[in-house]
Amino acid sequence: MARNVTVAGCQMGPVSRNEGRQVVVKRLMDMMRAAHAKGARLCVFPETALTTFFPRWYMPDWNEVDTFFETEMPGPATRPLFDLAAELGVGFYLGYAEKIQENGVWHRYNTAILVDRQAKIVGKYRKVHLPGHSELDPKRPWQHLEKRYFEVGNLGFPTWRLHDPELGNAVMGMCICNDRRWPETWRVMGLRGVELVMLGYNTPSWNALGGGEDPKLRLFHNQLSLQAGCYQNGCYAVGVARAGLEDGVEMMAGSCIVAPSGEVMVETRTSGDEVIAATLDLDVCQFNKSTIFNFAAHRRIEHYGIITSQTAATPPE
Ligand code: ING
Repeated sequence: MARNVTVAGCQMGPVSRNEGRQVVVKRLMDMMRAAHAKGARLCVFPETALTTFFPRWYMPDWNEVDTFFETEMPGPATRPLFDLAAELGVGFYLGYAEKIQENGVWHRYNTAILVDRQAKIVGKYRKVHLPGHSELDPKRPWQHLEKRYFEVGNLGFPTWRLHDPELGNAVMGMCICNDRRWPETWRVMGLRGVELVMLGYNTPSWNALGGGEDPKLRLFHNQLSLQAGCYQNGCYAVGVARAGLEDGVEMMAGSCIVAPSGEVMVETRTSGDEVIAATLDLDVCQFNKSTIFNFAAHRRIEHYGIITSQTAATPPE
């Protein structure tokens, strides 16, 4: 019996700095309905989907920073999305800025949750690879202050098997944006048997300091990261952008669904709210996992120690 899951990438167009959560959540709900109409039973939304990508702004007032964070999930603004998910029987990945008290201390993370088709939160991931910088850089026309506003995620890269035939009883994993560029992200989930990686991203089309890659090359790097991750770990990936001109900064689109072969199954054509969907045959993952990338048969961990014992590169003299 084939294990199939129909999944949708729900790409968002811009969210302006003062766009209320209720307005944003309505956009997410509209896309969830459209995805359901396409047969999808799982929706992937972008990173920090509930607000603009606020790390582009330097805010000295932490009370203002905290207006972009959620202290409860679901909260009043997001409860309608969970209610719709339960009504339609659709699970979802949602990226958001999480503020939480642990052992009496407040922490802020760039977080994603996995919600099942009964609208129950069954998984959480906190972004490990935080790009950018932690202090205001006056040379930049816009900032990238993830290292200022978020702590490094403390949950590792887990995987979850959702025991739901409508979801193909899939082994799922999550990551967020910059994580996709690091092979370690994919391999840890690969070692945990991942079959479907869900990820949201907010990637500017241009480098704030000029130079760097042009938009076309950035789109190429986005798909390259997903294609390599999928091929080398025998999994599918759904990568979903927040795109378009957001408060004066052009954010790239390029949302796509990638197969274990590394082939792009479907991708968005616009930079706005757009739903793409595909039916994934999860048993296809087994070809990679049992032949080329049969980890048990072919990996030689006795030679890999440096990957976790050393951070920076040390080239020979
Ligand atoms: N954004 C970007 C990303 O990794 C970036 C940062 C852009 C890094 C381009 C390198 C090159 O897609 C987030 N939010 O991580």
